[in-house]
Amino acid sequence: MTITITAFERSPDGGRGLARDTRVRWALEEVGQPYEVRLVSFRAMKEPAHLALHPFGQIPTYEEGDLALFETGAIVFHIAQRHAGLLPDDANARARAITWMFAAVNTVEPPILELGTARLLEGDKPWHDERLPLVEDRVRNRLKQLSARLGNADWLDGAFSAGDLMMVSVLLRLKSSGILDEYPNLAAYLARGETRPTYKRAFAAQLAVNTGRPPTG
Ligand code: GTB
Repeated sequence: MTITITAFERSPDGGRGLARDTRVRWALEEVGQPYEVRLVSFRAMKEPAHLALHPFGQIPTYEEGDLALFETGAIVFHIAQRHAGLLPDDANARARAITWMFAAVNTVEPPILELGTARLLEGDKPWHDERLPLVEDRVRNRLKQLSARLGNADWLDGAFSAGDLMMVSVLLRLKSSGILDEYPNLAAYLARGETRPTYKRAFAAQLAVNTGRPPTG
């Protein structure tokens, strides 16, 4: 059955891979499933046809036969459940990998998003300079805890899993901030994720959309 996802017709990041279709593309690459992409404009995202797929008028969505999903956590979980390669067979290890998926989107991503909002949208507010260090500290606190748990391991719990895919995807948002470099094991963890051929293919595919040039390599 054909898998179709939606992505920005033109991502505001110009193809840096920060829009959330990249994590879904990556999951599909990891499990070797081909997929099609329907590009949507910001206007189309708020129209009834797209709202029927995504109640909040966002990307990405996932369609497969008569199944339609939204929320990247749920989409990646669905892909990982349906296809081998992203979740361990052992029941306890599988439950732990799923826990890391939730930790990525519920515990680590929120302060990172808050930092993005503070930097990009609140620069002109009179309280910006006072608030920014507080928001940065919340991010540092989570990174410190994550760094302590990762230690010298390559991945969060044994072999690479959907938990790592989600966590690396969340950390990618910090790449240009420099904060991650304060935690060398997390910077190396991110780099390990980015060097996976599956990630590279996902990144190249979204970049091609945003540059209008076909993916190379
Ligand atoms: N919780 C949802 C999920 O995980 O699926 C969040 C989905 C979401 O935030 N989608 C964003 C969107 O559709 C795109 S990814 N926004 C349009 C809207 O809400 O109207 C977030 C995003 C957007 C742009 C950049 N960027 O340019 O750097 C990075 C990330």
